[in-house]
Amino acid sequence: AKRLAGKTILVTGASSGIGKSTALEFARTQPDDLKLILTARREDALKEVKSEIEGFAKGVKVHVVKLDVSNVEEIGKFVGSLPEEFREVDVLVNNAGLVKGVDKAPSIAQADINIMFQTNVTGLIAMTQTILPIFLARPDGGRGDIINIGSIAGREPYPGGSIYCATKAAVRSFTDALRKELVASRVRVIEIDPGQVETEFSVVRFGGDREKAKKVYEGVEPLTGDDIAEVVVFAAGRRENVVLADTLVFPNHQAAATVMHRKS
Ligand code: NDP
Ligand code: 8X3
Repeated sequence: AKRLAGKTILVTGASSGIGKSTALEFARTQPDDLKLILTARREDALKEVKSEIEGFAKGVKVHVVKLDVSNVEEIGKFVGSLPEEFREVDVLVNNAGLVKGVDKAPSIAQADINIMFQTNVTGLIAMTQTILPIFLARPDGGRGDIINIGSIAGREPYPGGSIYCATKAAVRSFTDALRKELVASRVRVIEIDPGQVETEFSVVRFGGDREKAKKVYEGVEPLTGDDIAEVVVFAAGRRENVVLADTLVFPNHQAAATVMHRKS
């Protein structure tokens, strides 16, 4: 746990779900000496996460930034706008992401296709490219962690999820190639692929319809954001020579994207 002391950790999509849990878990693990940069579109929600952390982790400094990862101009200004003491980012958790709908081709709305790719893929790539120069300026060819949140959906495409699955497959390809590109550095490129996690994910998928979202988790016991947060923090806390390159995490009832045991 001490390995994370003094680190600066940037989490995208920290206003909800896995990202929020990840921010809290880092603070719990290292309450005396940590800097957290929390980003998302909903600034009010980020401020609530900040106060929650400051309530129990007195030594953690939290900086909140309203940042839409699908907006490349905003990403371009992001690093320059960070206060000096938060600029030496050590860990980037690329978590921001979303799914829209369950439509099948040829009925998938172009707007939904665009927002999924711009958030999950080009947003994640742009965040990575904006932070990597900070890592690469360090000795031994560079140092720092990139932790990408993929999904079982990126390994196993399912009907009604073609675009979302394609975005997560793209994350997987990008992540794999990046690890190879950076093999001569000390930068660690890590992918964590959750199965079913109950967060706002399905609420977003169904355009805010909480009843529909609830049905997804009926008769099953999904993972929680905290379960994935523990894996993220574990990965970041390993000895520097240890890279948790690729991790698939299921709840016990799940064995593939569409193989799930439901209690009736
Ligand atoms: P949530 O909807 O609870 O959280 C998603 C987070 O992403 C929010 O904080 C949201 O913040 C942020 N976000 C969405 N769009 C943008 C954007 N354009 N710019 C910045 N932030 C954005 O869902 P999860 O916690 O479940 O999702 C987190 C990640 O986990 C995603 O990448 C998702 O694909 C992945 N995942 C989820 C699984 C699940 O079953 N829940 C399983 C496998 C992977 P805001 O709205 O404030 O911008
Ligand atoms: C979320 C998991 O299988 O519901 O990434 O798309 S799934």
